[in-house]
Amino acid sequence: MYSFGYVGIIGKTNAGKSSLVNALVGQKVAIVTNRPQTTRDNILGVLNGENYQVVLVDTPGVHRSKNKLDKKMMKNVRSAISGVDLILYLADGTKPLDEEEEEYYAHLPQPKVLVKTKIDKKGLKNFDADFEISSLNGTGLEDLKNYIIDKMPKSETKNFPFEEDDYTDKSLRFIVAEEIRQNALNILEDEIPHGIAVEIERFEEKENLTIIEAVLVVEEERHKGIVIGKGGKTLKIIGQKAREFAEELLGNKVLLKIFVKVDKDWRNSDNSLKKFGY
Ligand SMILES: Nc1nc2c(ncn2[C@@H]2O[C@H](COP(=O)(O)OP(=O)(O)OP(=O)(O)O)[C@@H](O)[C@H]2O)c(=O)[nH]1
Ligand SMILES: [Mg+2]
Repeated sequence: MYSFGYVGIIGKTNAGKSSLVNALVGQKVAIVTNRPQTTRDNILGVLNGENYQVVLVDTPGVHRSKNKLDKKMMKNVRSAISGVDLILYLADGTKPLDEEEEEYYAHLPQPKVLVKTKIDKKGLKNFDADFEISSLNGTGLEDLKNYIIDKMPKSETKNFPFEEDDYTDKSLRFIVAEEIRQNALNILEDEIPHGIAVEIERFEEKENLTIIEAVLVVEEERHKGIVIGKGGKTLKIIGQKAREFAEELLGNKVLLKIFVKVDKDWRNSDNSLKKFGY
């Protein structure tokens, strides 16, 4: 018998959704930061085994919408809830499970399980969960993985939509753009991160060199200077880390150029959202 199905990974921002997807898949599918609302898109991580293929749907953190980008993000969450064979609701083990969250969980359709995350950390809160995990040190992941596979729809024939060595639905372009965004989020002050987007304008794979040109979009003129930094220092750090990542991913030398542009209120512009792939 073969198992195939979809699993929606839902939860508040920072609950550890993307970290879990990466840990289960064993590859960096989605970027991870300690900033809220890091994930914007639904990102598929594919778990491959001899008799199973499980598609994990990483989603943006559940939050109230303030602009068109937020609305799109919440639409992504709803689609991940409705079209899947199992829902994992992730709750940060270091935070109390409040009433609002319990109510949200109660309203999610079945089948679903509550997963307590980050149990390697100190100061864990006391609440009941079906699974307790740490994506950092791997605690509980094997049990969770076996449970997931067991719950997936079964069939007599092997009919998997992804190739065995595919681990995501996203393009190399997208993955590199996200890596740049992650490094920018990690290095920048609190006021800027939400307003950042990255667009890849050129992605040319030659025999010994891949040329990548990216645009890092900010919302305010004054943010531009901050992103670039004194003498270009900040942008250099962002670019260097992203280049090293891209070189490893592509197995090729990479020339990465990042330009910084201002696009005021892009989070409310349908055109810009489309351009940045949201
Ligand atoms: N110690 C520890 N930290 C974790 C663990 N899982 C995630 N984190 C940290 O928690 C923060 C948020 O992790 P993410 O995986 O980006 O969380 P997310 O739910 O995808 O967040 P959004 O995309 O913003 O909704 C990061 O700083 C992670 O390093 C864990 O098992 N242990
Ligand atoms: Mg995430």
